Amino acid sequence: MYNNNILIGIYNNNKDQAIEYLNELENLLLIFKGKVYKKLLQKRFKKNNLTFVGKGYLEKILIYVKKYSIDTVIFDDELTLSQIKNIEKKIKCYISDRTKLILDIFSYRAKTSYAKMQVKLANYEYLLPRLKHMWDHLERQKGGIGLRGPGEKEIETDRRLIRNKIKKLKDKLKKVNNQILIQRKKRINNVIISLVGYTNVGKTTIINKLTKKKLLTENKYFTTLDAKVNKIYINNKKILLVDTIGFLRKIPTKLIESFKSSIIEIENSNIILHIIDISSKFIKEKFIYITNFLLNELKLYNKKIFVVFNKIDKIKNFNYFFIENKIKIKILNNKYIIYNNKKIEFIIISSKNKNDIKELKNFIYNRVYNI
Ligand SMILES: Nc1nc2c(ncn2[C@@H]2O[C@H](COP(=O)(O)OP(=O)(O)OP(=O)(O)O)[C@@H](O)[C@H]2O)c(=O)[nH]1
Ligand SMILES: [Mg+2]
Repeated sequence: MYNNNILIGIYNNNKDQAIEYLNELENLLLIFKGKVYKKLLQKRFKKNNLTFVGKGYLEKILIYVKKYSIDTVIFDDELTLSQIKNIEKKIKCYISDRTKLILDIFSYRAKTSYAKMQVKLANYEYLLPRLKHMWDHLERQKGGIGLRGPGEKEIETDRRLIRNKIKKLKDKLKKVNNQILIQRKKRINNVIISLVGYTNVGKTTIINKLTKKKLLTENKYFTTLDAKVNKIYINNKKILLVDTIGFLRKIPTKLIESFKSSIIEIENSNIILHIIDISSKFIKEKFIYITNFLLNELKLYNKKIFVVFNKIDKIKNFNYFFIENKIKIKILNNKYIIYNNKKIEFIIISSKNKNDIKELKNFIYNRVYNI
């Protein structure tokens, strides 16, 4: 699966946005070295409850799948159980969606036993409500050779088994989490700064440059999965920098533990640096998504949040109007952006530029000590 894919999305009036979402899925598939044979977008007012896209459109997908040996069709939104069922009836290949793809990526990438446990748990939680359907699917595959699928009783036994597994995993994770909490308590007297942002904006690169470490950075999504704490000294004062997982729109952050562990670190920090890739497309939507996530979902109104515009080396002839136009926000005194009546101080850097990194260090030091 994920070798030869078709990506499916729908849009109402914002086609560019829908294309960008499919591009994101394509970027995610780089992790599996998966090819995208075709990206298909259907214009429709809302999702079809039964088949996500329209029935006729499904026929169109089917033709591609047959003709070009497609092994996976990925839908850009989370499919309901009945949608998966109906689509699978028609299209005989692996049917995935944004959530499932991300779960599969995490399963593939999880290296530490902690990460593996988290992924297992997320997979079981995803599986539980879909169990009956999984059985039906198996039965259909075996079809005609006289095997009968399980009855409600057997399915209930399976459900119980999975619920037990979920409980055991949660207990184990709780123990590990308690240890993490103890470590976190030890850090209570330190200044903690979290670098937060969309995936691939350069969070880890900035931390590497600030700390002279060599954490893995790549031009791929989800390079960093677990939050990591790094020490730096600025003017002999110790500051802890937390590298967090990159966020992505339209994913259930609650389902995946890796997000939760990053969220705990973010909530636990004194200052948040919201890193933005100034050269990326749809910078406005990404800025709004992360800002709303921090303020509305995590309710971190009382935290000091600063914005770091990164990758300025990629922009020719930069001036402040560029930011004002692209994000549609006002800039005040070349120092603050104004968003929802909130003044957010910003700094513009390229993590490839030594002087910019020095400037960022000073910026951090001065904001920590209110200079
Ligand atoms: N041109 C340019 N590229 C940069 C800059 N900073 C980072 N990059 C590149 O951007 C890509 C992503 O960098 P990472 O540091 O892995 O990004 P991240 O935000 O940690 O990404 P995830 O961990 O996947 O969320 C890498 O290829 C970096 O080399 C910059 O200032 N300028
Ligand atoms: Mg990273």
